[in-house]
Amino acid sequence: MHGHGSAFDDGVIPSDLWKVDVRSAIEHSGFEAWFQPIVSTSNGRIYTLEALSRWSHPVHGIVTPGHFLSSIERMGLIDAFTDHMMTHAMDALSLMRAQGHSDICVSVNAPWNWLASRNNVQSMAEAMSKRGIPTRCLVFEAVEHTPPSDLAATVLNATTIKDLGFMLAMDDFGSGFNSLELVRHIPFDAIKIDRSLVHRSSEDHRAETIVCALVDLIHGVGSTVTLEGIERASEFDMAQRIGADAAQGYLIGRPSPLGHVMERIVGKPPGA
Ligand SMILES: [Ca+2]
Repeated sequence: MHGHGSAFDDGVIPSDLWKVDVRSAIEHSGFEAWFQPIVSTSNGRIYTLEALSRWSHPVHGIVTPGHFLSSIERMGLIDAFTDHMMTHAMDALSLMRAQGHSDICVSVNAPWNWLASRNNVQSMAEAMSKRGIPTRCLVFEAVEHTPPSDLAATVLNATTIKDLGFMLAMDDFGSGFNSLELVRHIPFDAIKIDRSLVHRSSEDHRAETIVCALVDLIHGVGSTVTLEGIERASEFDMAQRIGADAAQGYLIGRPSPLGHVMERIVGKPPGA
């Protein structure tokens, strides 16, 4: 949460002071999306960009979600905020497709309760269709803001999401509410192992053993594995060694505006 580009240190400004601004920012499109690359461990190629919110604040500059997401949740604005981020994701997909990069997907964090609404998912399918973007280009990263309030409904709607052609990933596996029970019942396309487990695991035998076992478990249920929080070359080497499919983290690339990421994508020869 506390990434590159934050305009101030944690704790300098109490989150309550954001409240009024947050509502106004949602209403007036004050939240931007920055994009962090996810690469294949087999060829290093970027195949997905995760859209991450950044608040371009008139006074404080670029603000990271750690400073405002809890206010958004407390104010009951998380659905509106998620819709906003979905629009940014579709804008990015449209732009990349216009530049000939139709092979790159965009992923967006989506709270379980947002995903559980059929309306949200159907509206997204219609919006994608209007723009001429196949639904398989968008990955919903199910996040844990709150655990799914109704597991049966969640499982049912996961089927709808997959039937509509969207990709479904579990975010931050190994932390919080994203649990084995969900892995048991929902056929995720990808499962992302939380950075708290991955960080420094290449030099910690117990941590590496856990990550390695999770990779086997996830492959066993037919999903691909992304390791989050890859910050050192030794961690990327480990990701390759234990058979993780994809990697994300500061070593791969920090979140940045789409233009910057595009420069990198365009600058690389095919297959690099
Ligand atoms: Ca995520």
